[in-house]
Order: sequence, then C-alpha cells, then structure tokens
Amino acid sequence: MLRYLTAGESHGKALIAILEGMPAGLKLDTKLIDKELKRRQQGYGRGKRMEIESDKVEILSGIRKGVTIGSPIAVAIKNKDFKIDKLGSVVCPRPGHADLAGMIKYATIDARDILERSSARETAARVAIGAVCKIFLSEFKIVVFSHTKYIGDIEADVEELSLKTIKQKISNSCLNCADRSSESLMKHRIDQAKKSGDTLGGGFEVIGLNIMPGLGSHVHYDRKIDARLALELMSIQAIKGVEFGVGFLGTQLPGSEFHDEIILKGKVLTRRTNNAGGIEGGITNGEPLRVSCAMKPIATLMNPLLSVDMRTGKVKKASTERSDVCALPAASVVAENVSAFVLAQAILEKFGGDSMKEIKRRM
Ligand code: EPS
Repeated sequence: MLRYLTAGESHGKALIAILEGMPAGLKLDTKLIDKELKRRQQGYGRGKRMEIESDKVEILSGIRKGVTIGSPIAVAIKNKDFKIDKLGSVVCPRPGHADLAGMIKYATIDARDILERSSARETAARVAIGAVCKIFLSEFKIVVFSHTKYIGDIEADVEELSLKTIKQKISNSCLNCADRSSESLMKHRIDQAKKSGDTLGGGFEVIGLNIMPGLGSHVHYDRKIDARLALELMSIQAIKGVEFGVGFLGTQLPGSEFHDEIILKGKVLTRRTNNAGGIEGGITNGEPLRVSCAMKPIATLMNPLLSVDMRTGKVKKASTERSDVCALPAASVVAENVSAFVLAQAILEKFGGDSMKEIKRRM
C-alpha cells in the first residue's frame, strides 16, 4: 500500500518525507520534482520567505542511478532559514491559526512550539512526494493540474472554457488563473489587502485527465476514492471545504439535471455531462476528475485581530509573523500533488505490481 510520512518544521533543519510502496523501475528526474517545488513557492501575494528559499529536493534513498528500486524513497528539502532555536516566543495566539488550540493541547504558553509544525511550510514535503507520484502517473498519460476559481470576491469566468483551454491559459498566469481580466482584478484585491494589513483566501479546482475507470471502491467507506481525496485535500493548511464536480451549488439541481446521462460515442461509453466530477459510488468512472477546494484567508494579519497575552491574561493584539497575503496558487499546487498521491495509491491497489513493467503488463 503506497503511503507516506512527513516531518520537519518551518525553521528547522529540513522538511523530510518518506514515500513507501512506489514500484521499482520508475525513472525519477529530480528536475521535475524541483519544478513542482518551485511552483509551490510562486503566486502573486506570497510572503518574503519565498525570497529566501529556493526549494530543491534531495533524494536520500530508494533509487539507484536515478531509477526506483522498490524501497522507501526518502526526500529532504533543506531550510536556508534554519533558525528554530533562535526564534522568540509567540504568546498572543493568532485567531485562525493552530496557535491557541495547539497551546491548550500541548500545554505550552509559547505558540512557537505549535506554529513551527502547523506552518504551511510543511506542504513542501507533501509536494515532493506528490511530484514523485505525478511522474508515476505520467507513465499512464494521467495529468493532474489546477486553476484558480476565485480570490476573495473576484471570480474567474471560466465556465465556457474547455479543460484543455483552461490548461493552456493558466501556463503563464501569476495566479494560476485562466481568465486574464479577473486575474488583474484579483491582483488589485491582493494589493489592497496587503496595504490594509489583511489577507485573502479563495477557491481553486484540481483536474485530472485520462484517469482510468475503476479506481477506489464502493465496498467500504475508507476505500471510496472521493473520501480519500477529501482527506488529503482537507488536511492542507487553510482548506475549509472540498467538493466534487458541480459541488455544493450543484446539489440544488433536480436529479434530472444533476446526473450525467450515459451515452455511446461509437463503441465508447461516455457521459453527456460530468457533474459528478469523474467519481460515482466512490469509484472513478473514466470522466475527468474535478475536485474544488475552498481556502480561508491566511491567519496571520499584519493588522492583527484581538487575542490574549498568555503570560499576563491581558487582552492584546495577536502576534504577527512574516506571512503571505494570499497563498491560493501555492495551495492548489499542493492539492495537485496530494491528489496525485491518492491516484497513484489507487492505481497500485487495483493493478498491484512491484515493478513498472509488471504494472504496465497488467494494465
Ligand atoms: C510558507 C512558509 C512560512 C510562511 C508561510 C508559508 O515561512 P515563514 O514563517 O518563515 O515566513 O511564510 O506560512 C504561513 C503563512 C503560515 O501561516 O503557515 C511556505 O513555505 O509555504
């Protein structure tokens, strides 16, 4: 069973992860992993940390001459900004961050012990292992990408665009957005938020192409692939909602407009629509995967909300930490990569195989 573990703190020595269960015989080009790591660092509205780090992966195990050998793949991303032991205490927990809940849980009045791990920096490790999974998926022509649907109150007008067009249009967008006119409005909103010491969230969609039917299963709740995707996506920092296909709004439609009629194109079974987002009964149905996430505005405000000083009990403004104004494009890169992990896991579950050769033969 493909599985992974991550470790590491935002200002610790490094972010690390171990991916166990990847078959032998997969060529790992670290440039492709570094490309995903770089994408995660980008996006209009990202904070100053992104000027310090230039995340590169070090593969510490599981390969020989650049090819997997079936053993656990350990990766590390070093922190240039390694200063965890020198950083001061954080005693006024930030509303919306893990600070106060973490302080209560771990019985500390210093949120630094919490935020070092709760920070979105951790997602660099998840992107590194997800990028390995994207390389695995590319062996089967499966492509996973994402695009920005809205930032704050500015929505991208992409309804009429085909998936192919969306994929083309996002290529040189600093907000991973397929609609140029709303992109400039989004940038303006981000500038406004920055000026007033505020932050922005938004929504994005992950799309998967060429995914074969039959991944996941209806037979048990924890084998449903939408449930497994939801877990991986919900666990990304700041994600407050996950929806598949036409999502929450779509559920207001009557069944006759919601469900995707089954049609024949020549000899090929296909659908007239894809409101389900490529999954029915917890199983992929051969249509493109479409899953959207809602991201709350970043919790650290440079114009902070009220909090309480945990040393004195006095009401005070929350602490401020260097932070992003908007990290939506970064979150969507993380979402692509954790989705790639779930798809790779489901493929290995269905087709099994200890080597790429064996899997391809079975497929
Ligand atoms: C981030 C690293 C962090 C933050 C940010 C994103 O680095 P630093 O704390 O040194 O600035 O910039 O994380 C948050 C804003 C947060 O609240 O988690 C990253 O690598 O994505």
